[in-house]
Amino acid sequence: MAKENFGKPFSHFGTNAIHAGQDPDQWNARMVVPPITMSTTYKQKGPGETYGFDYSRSGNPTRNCLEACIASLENGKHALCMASGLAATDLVVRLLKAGDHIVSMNDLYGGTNRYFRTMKQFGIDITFVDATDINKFGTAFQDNTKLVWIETPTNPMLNVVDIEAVVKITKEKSNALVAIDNTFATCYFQRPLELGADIVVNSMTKYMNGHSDAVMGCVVVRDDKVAERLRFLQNACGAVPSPFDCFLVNRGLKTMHVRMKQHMSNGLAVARFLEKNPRVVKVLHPGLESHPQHLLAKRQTRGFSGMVTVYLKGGIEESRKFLQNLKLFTTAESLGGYESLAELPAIMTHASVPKDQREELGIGDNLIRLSVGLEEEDDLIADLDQALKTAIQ
Ligand code: P1T
Repeated sequence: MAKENFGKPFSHFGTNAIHAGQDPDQWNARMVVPPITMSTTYKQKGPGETYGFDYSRSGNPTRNCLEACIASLENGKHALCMASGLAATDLVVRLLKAGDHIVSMNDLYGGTNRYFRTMKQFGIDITFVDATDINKFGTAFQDNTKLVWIETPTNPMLNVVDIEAVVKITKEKSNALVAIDNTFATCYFQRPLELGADIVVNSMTKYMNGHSDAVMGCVVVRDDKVAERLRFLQNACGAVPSPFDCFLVNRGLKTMHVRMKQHMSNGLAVARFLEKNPRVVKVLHPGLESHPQHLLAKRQTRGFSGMVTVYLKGGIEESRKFLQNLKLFTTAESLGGYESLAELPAIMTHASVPKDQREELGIGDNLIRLSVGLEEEDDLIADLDQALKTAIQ
């Protein structure tokens, strides 16, 4: 029987979000809120003899607070912040060398797909596979497979991949590292490291910051050796976030547990409303009983964020009209903020995915992705209802 985790967050999450890495005793002035340390450089006692910091690309007090907090929330040991989610993805890929092979998925955030398709020019081979079919996934391994990259739930199709099964088959077939993009589920609902994954990546631009005012990513690991290599690359490649952005994301994390509960509740309410609407063909949401991996989602996660994907009745004209008529949902890329957003992946977030691949995945002109925010549920549903009625006769 599937474990019923819905609505039961990981213990201590909210306490760690507020306190991990934030101890006022680390500052001479005992500041309760970590300061924004803008200094790029630090006085040394003598040449090469530091007081803990030497240069802000290599380490910065504000970033340190944030990294400690994130490591605790993902139940990892080391977290590394990067200037975007894709910079975090790039950091992980830099663990590889020419001649290595990646197993990844055909169903990925468009920007990740676009980046992975450039791998060949660096001499890295990559196979895109349907990871929801674990047998098919197993056939993608080669002798030189060094990294498995999984997104779950996927963007925008909200397919769910069995992380434990992926880890098991990867360890049987290779010594590859398993990396999970946890952006959609978030560590509030899903902890890939506890399920055996080696690396977790998040676009913190989304739910972790939660306020749509900072672009940032993180990589979280437990293994000291992998962390040491990543720390070297973080400094050597240098795409680190600014102290001000670290302050913002660190602040955003303080309310993450409160926000995620409301995102889940609003997201499910919107999904249920749309599912019984005659102007809708189909709703994709792992919390709906109709979702093909609903039981897996119940076993693997403790709930859902506010992402809902929906097929409207009609085509591009109806989709455009629907988006134009929404009043509370803003037509915009991105997700995970307090404000509700709507977008058309085929033209927006996933336009860079080759057309045949998009069609194979079902990313068509009538597919709309909603990031359900924290507004009042009744208002959100009324907005969707009026836009559907205007757009689709
Ligand atoms: O935008 P950035 O912080 O670089 O994060 C990239 C990224 C990585 N992984 C997932 C699952 C993502 O959704 C994203 C970014 N996604 C959007 C901007 C979007 O609208 O889907």
